[in-house]
Amino acid sequence: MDMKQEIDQTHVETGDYNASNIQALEGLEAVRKRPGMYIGATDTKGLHHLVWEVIDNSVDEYLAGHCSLISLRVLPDNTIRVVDNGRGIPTGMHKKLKKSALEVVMTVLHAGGKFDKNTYKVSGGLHGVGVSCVNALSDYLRAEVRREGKLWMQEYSKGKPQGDVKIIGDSDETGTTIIFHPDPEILN
Ligand code: 0RA
Repeated sequence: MDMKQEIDQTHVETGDYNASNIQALEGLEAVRKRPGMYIGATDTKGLHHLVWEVIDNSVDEYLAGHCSLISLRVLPDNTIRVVDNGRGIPTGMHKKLKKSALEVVMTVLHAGGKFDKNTYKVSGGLHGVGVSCVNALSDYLRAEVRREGKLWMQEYSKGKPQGDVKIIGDSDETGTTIIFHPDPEILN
């Protein structure tokens, strides 16, 4: 199946699409087609790259002075959970893309990097390919954001949202939790 057909198939499945949506899907499909180009390897080293990619975002939040705690836990079956108590990935509407900023960060290639440069990056540290690559290469990913008194979440499979960003509770705290399971079709 060539790329054009694949995109059309996606349209049939989701029924809602526009130019920005197509761009996002193309981006993440590219990551799944050539994972080595984005994370260097698909073995244990590649898995470690994914873990660092997620932690890097929390470290950036720490370097910006907004985070005092980062935890990494390896759960059964190499499911990875990274928790920080930073400000939380913004969840408000992204004006141009007309969807939650959280969804944009998670599903648009390099969107995270743009946020870094414009709003919160202080370090001159290593810069990765972004959490959207981790999302693309995970058969399951769950993002939770504690922010503005609420707990928000969205789940994905292979980079595709499984529903809208939802409020699932209240929270007095702020922070971001990313739980992901590397896709065994790609990572081995
Ligand atoms: C952009 C803006 C703001 C927070 C973040 C990014 C952010 C991203 C990640 C990824 C993992 N943990 C994170 N923590 C924060 C906040 C902008 C604001 O509140 O004014």
